[in-house]
Amino acid sequence: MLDNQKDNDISSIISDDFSYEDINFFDLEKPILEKFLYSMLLIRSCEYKIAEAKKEGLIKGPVHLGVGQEAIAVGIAQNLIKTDRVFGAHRSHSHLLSINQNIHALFAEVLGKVTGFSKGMGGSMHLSNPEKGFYGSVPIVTGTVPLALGAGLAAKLQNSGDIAVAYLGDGATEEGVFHECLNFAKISNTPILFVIENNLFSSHMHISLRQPEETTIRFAKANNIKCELVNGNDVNSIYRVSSSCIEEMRKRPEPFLIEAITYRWFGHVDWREDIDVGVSRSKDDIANWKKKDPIKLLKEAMIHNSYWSISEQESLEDKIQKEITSAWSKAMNDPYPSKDDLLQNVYE
Ligand SMILES: Cc1ncc(C[n+]2csc(CCOP(=O)(O)OP(=O)(O)O)c2C)c(N)n1
Ligand SMILES: [Mg+2]
Repeated sequence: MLDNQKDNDISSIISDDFSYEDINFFDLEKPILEKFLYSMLLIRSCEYKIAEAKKEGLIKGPVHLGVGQEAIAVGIAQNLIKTDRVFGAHRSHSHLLSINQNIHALFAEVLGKVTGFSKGMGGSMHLSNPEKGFYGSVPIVTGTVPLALGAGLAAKLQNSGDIAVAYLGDGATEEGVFHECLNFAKISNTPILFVIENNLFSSHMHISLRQPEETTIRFAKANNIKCELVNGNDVNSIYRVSSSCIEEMRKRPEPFLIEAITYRWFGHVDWREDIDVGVSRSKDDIANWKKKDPIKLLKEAMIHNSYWSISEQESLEDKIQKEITSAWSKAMNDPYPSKDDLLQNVYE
């Protein structure tokens, strides 16, 4: 756990000049690093494809893109098993793709096709794939956190060793139910991992205009929940921190909170970088954060540390582009649900 002085100092976690030289490999070997890079690149390429299609008017519903934030879900997912119970929110493409790389099902979902993750009924903000451990995402901010808590408590009562994961944003910590969940998680020793993706914004509003500190980890401390503040743009660090806490949680059920500092490149919703809802943000900020791109950092660090060559990377990028093109054209050709399907998933 970090000491109090550093707790609200974002620059001590990810400084302005953070570079590939600061990436720690711990004892990670080439296959796992390749896996990280593949997953992050796949998620990003997928979201760029969705951005392009949204711009062209091919996607009807809103899309909340997490470009720039890929390292968090990828680092955490490496420690999860199929029977864990993961919950997302409105910006959850990465949360689902990090545990199931079926990009065709995501494309089909945002296009409203029957082959989508939620049979084309949900769109980008209602993703569901319980067979792989992804129990759902919804646009109601913080709405899934109490559901994750219930799923974690069930795992404890079933003595299964499984854990629940609740992904939420910095803005979601401003909802009262989050605090009730922290309290109950602690008092009931529920194995739930709260993952706060602190991208510094809630819609258009910077955290400094909304909270007394730029980090939110103090909420875990107030509830005696073990916690760690990490650089959300460093997949190796996220993997390492989550691996040790998840191992502990499986042995002895208890909650844990990870706050990952990151930044999203696009505006709150849809594909534009330079605008947000209402208030614009500085283009310099975006440029500075792009220098700390989690994918670029890992690529550069791997090359400089001779984990692999530029040509190996290029062939990985080619492979991903081919996967994107083929999954997209398959999804475009898939059918829409029929009218008879409309009430199939409605609870009465
Ligand atoms: C209960 C509720 N209040 C407000 C909204 C509108 N809203 C949608 S996303 C969002 C911002 C959430 O910010 P954060 O949790 O930091 O997630 P981020 O968008 O940064 O990923 C808001 C206020 C909502 N969907 N639900
Ligand atoms: Mg946010």
